[in-house]
Amino acid sequence: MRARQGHLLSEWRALAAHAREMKSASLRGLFGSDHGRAGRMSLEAAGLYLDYSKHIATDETLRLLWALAEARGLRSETARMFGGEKINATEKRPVLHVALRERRDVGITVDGKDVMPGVRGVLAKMAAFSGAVRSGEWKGASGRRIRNVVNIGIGGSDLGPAMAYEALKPFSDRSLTVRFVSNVDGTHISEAIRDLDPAETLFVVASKTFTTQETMTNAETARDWVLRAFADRKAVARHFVAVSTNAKEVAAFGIDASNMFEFWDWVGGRYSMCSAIGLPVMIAIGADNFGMMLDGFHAMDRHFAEAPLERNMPVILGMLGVWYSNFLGAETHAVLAYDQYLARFAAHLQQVDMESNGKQTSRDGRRVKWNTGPVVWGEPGTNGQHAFYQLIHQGTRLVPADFIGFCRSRNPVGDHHDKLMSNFFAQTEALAFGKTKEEVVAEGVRRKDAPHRVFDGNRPTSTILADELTPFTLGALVALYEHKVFVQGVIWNIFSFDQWGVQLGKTLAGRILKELQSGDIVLDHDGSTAALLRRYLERRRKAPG
Ligand code: G6Q
Repeated sequence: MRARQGHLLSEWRALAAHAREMKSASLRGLFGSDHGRAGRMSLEAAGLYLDYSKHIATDETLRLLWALAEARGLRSETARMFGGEKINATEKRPVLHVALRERRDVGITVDGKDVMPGVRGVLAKMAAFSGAVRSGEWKGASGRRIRNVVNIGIGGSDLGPAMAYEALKPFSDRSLTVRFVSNVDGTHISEAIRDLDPAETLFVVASKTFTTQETMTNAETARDWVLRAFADRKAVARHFVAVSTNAKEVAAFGIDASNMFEFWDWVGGRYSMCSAIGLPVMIAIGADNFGMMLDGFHAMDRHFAEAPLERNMPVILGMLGVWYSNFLGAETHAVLAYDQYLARFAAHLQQVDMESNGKQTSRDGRRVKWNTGPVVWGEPGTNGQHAFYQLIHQGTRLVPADFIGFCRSRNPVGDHHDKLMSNFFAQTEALAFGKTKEEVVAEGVRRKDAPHRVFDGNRPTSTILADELTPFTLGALVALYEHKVFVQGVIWNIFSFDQWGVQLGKTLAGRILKELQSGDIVLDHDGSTAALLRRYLERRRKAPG
């Protein structure tokens, strides 16, 4: 982390020195000597309660982290994002997902134009359309009502809405079947439509660019399927709507301009679930619930924009992540949600975080000399406990983890929820405080077997506890992580809102596809790739078995 003169920022150096002192700190010791710790290191915002006391951090650690955040200009960078400045510098665009959930009657100006009337207009159009689908007023080409909605999109045009649909299933109209197709593997679309009736199926083709290979291939296959049933191109207008920024390509596909839901280039794909990209979610849960999800996002946006750094949830999580990644050697970050409805939450966060902060070039174009975004991963609890938690408890790596849980279940059957939550609390306690050799021996284990059963503890966790998983809570939770990622991008001095690696992927395969289609390997491939291509071309023609 360098200041302008090329020297490490003094705040960075102070943290490095402090990290050396903290090597001997233990959570047992920190809690033992400070009974006010849990009360002090916790806060509530937008319906979420965060306990961050089980971190290898003292008041001094936090003071140094806030000083680094100040030195990196976090407050002014945040104001620049909310103000619509072009902080996505490599693409020369503002970053305004916060405008999509701005619930107050205020304007936000981009290039001299207020974007809010457009945002409200699209939300109103989405509400009218989803209402018509839900009520049966919107009919398919043969006059039957729509019973199935299939979203076709990938990356940011899939993961957010797919995650939110899963999360908010209890709020959805269960008479509608809602599916998400993303993979260009023909298996995905085939399995998604095999038991559906085209006369009752609506496809939402979601693509910011409307040129993404996977999405367009799946959309064309879906269109063929509908046209096989109707043999009339006019049917496309009743069975397809588009969510895009590219009106020209949408029209070329055959989708009526009035069935296109617009969004804007200042909405990044992975930050787009509050835009028209959320249409399948709104169809499933209705406009009112969708509005409550936006309220939750907005509540966390306001908290992030207004709370002081030391009482600011995204800042706290973001700066603790910096502490572990850059000063204590952590390489990964686990997100462990104790709620089956959040089964896709880690997958969505993975994109939000890793596509945003998986960067090696600093804002001034030089190679960074510090670690940037961690590997983000996770599965819902308690499943992970029977799989990978072993490594978190007793492995050689430091894996900071977020535990997300709820006081009330949407499915209060028997004592399931107390059992779920007893695991939730027990895990963070065990990770923090471990079990000493003496404790193991006192349980009757032979001294020579004891080392295998010792748990060092000192495994840091954040606990996020909310009352219930509702549209509002989900919005607040997603916004919390979006802003955490923003905080870290500012500290690491990288551009969080471009994704050149994704763009590379979009062009690479095209060259090889031509060879596979012609059966001729004409490009100058390395030996390994050429041999693999030859084998594929030769064997794909053979009948199985
Ligand atoms: C997200 C990325 C990427 C994008 C997909 C789909 O931030 O840009 O994941 O969302 O590649 O792109 P389209 O929406 O343009 O099809």
